[in-house]
Amino acid sequence: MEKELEKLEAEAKEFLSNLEETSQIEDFRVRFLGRKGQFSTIMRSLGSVPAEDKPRLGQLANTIKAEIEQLFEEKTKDLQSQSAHLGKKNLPDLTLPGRRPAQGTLHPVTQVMQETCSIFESLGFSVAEGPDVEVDYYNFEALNIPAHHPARDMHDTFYVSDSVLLRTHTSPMQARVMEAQDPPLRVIAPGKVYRCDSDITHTPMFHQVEGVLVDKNISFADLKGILTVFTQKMFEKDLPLRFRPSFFPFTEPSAEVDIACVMCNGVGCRVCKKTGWLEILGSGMIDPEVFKMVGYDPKVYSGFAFGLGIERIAMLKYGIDDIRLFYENDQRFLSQF
Ligand code: 2NM
Repeated sequence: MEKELEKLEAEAKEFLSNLEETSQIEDFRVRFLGRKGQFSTIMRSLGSVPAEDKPRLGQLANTIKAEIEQLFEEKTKDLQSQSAHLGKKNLPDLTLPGRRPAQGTLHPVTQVMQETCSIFESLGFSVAEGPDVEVDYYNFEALNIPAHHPARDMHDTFYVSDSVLLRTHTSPMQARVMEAQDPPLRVIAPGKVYRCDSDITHTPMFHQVEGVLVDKNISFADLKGILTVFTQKMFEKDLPLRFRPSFFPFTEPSAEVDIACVMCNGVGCRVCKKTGWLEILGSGMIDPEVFKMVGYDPKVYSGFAFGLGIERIAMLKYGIDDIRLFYENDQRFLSQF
């Protein structure tokens, strides 16, 4: 009996140390610890040993059984945590839905830029693009802004050298086109412009579209007509416009154009500073001095020009109150457009 118990103990330990898969756990339990297992069989045979040996053998059997049960429990835990770990590592959950890659969209500035260009193209304008790095002559001189002119201060220019700079507007392209081409012409110049300025309404780089139209007998009425069609198409309604006298070195007379506030419909609110109007672009009749500079005869030809900031139009169109949102690349902002 004693020998049998020792043999059983050794056998059980050997079996446990070879246990490698969770599926073998139940085999072990049935074979050693179950109701018909080997321990139960030995316990039953205790009935036929001599009475004086019973307490000692009974105690020995119980001790061994308790020890094996404890080893079995530990092994079971080991194997289960090991297999949970392996499951995580090696077996993907095939029932999970797939992850869709985020769909990209055009940047709101790009969208408004494209829309602006296509409105003017529908009105007969062609598109001219030129260099971001310009020479002083086209950025200032040809546009009637000579050296030491006070208007140069307004432009907060980034200089590359004494005579080379980052363009502060896209008008230099207009001067280049007029110099190369005789009237009649209708051209817009879209692109990036640079000014050393940064706050909630200014970034050091922003986007402009400037346009010129030159022909015989062009009047301020033509300017009003084109810009009225543009704003109404851009803001998708019959917005009232206001032309307010202003000054630009390259136009005379000059006007800033306001639209009725898109937030309050002209009633007066925080966005329009209680005026009911929002400034959206600058414009005017091209100054005879500019015509002389590009070789046009101001007695034969007249024309108008305008310039608008794309970010400003996008902010008004979509109700965005901080220009810097356009340049932070935050998906939560960009995915709304
Ligand atoms: C503006 C306002 C008024 C303008 C003038 C010219 C050019 F080349 F014809 F002289 N291009 N753009 C112009 C006129 C730009 O921006 C606020």
